Amino acid sequence: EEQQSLLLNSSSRFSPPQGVKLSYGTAGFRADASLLPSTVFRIGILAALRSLQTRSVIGIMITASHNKVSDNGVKIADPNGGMLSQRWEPFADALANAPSPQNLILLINEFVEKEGISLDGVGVVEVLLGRDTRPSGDALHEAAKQGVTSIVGAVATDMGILTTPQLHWMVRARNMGMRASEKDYFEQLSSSFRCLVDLVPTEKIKFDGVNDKVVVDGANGVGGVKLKDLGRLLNSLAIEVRNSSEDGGILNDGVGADYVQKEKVVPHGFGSKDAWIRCASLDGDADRLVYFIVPPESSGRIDLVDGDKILSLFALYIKEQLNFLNEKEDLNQARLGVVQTAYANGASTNYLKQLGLEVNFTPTGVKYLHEKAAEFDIGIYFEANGHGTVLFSESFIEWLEARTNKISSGSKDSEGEKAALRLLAVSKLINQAVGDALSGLLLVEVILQHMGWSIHRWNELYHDLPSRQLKVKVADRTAVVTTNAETVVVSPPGLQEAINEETDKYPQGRCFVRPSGTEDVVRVYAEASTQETADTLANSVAKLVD
Ligand code: NG1
Ligand code: ZN
Repeated sequence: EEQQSLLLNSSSRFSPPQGVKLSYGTAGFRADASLLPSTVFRIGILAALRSLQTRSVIGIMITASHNKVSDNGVKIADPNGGMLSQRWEPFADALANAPSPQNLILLINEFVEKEGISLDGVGVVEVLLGRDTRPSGDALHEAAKQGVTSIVGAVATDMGILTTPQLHWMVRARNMGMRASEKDYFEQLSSSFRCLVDLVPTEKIKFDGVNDKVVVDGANGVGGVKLKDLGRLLNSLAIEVRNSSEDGGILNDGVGADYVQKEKVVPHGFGSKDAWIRCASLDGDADRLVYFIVPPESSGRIDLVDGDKILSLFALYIKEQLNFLNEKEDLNQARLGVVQTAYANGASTNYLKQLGLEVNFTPTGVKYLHEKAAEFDIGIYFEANGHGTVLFSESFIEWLEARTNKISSGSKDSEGEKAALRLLAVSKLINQAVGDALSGLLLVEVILQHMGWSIHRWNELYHDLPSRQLKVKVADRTAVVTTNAETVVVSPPGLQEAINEETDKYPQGRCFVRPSGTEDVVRVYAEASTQETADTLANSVAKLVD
């Protein structure tokens, strides 16, 4: 009774926008911020129910990542810090689109019964709330809080302004019984980074031009601020942050990882003065990371070092450590797997296969890559756009812990032992919940030190095939249905045949189309042996879709 009237009261304060249908896509709900209060309120309710059902802490992140500053969005972090269970997504859709408070309450009651959630036996019901620097964040935070607290006994904890990966990390840490403040996050990243720096082979230390600073574009968002805080805890790495939210620039406007990766030009604040320097770019909520080089007299063009190349660098380093362990220790061949999407540059896939690695493909969307990577002892996944991380299986972590525990009582210098220490430190540095630009940047930096490599040497691992991405606005993007990790169109009929016919005209041509999971568009991707032909291929296939 109390519960029903509480819900009715609070939901009548948030009416849904007229004539808008929202859907929980690959990154939760995203829209113009003015459309979102009722959706975020309802997601607050859903998160509290999820917390009740799983008897765990749940997270809500309010962000629209790389999208424009007037947009916002909301997504849920599940108990392990990952994305909301896909089984609950249809319920999220139904809640968001319920036309009236009465309708909403009906849906909730139905769902609660179906899922066997008891609303009166209150256990742990806590939802951590995070938001990025968008001006609409405060009001949407309030809406989320009201949603959470419409479930009797549920607590909403304000974690403040955070990067998306920080919020996911905190949810995961809380559910593992660990301390989970921002200070704890910075502490874990900086201490595991120091540990890895201490394990850099002595002959590689202070190799010319390797230990110089990295200059980071913060997308005028939250990532820059947090990176400055983190940087203060590191003494073996100099980080210069530009385009931080307090610098006054507009979020994601001519800055940030999405802009840099798609346009392949320098972000605002960068130019010829940065020629040859190691530069990096974060996206608006700091879950994506790309590096880039400004060639001298480039007139704005950059050499992009994208997510695929970060993946390749990580794979190389981790494989080296595993080789030490497999040779010198009685480890039963730990399984290393890498996961990419169809957007991965074909040259990166060839490179990874040449390393002897198992390369897997999934549809676009972190939830799919993450799920696949979790099948391995060590699974590395990256999207070309710079979102990715490295996952370690529980049993492999246990093996590493047992192996490294033995070390303190004995000698400490065999290659196998160092490799075990390194891998354990990587598992603590790199965010196990979701891709994290901050931890990813630290891992890149320490691997470059380890290899004694400049960014140029790294960039030379392989040469990207020229590519082009386009988006086509269509009446109904759901009319395009794909299969085979989104590389083949099954509907509308005939479209795939037409794409094949076009693609066959170009040497090293590769092309696919798919509906976006975050925007109302169909995306076209093309690769070919020259930039000109990649552009032509993309344009002619875009016409087929139109
Ligand atoms: P969509 O809109 O489905 O292409 C984009 C990115 C994804 C992922 C999500 C979530 C591309 C081509 N797509 O998805 O990789 O990052 O946003 O942010 O970059
Ligand atoms: Zn993002």
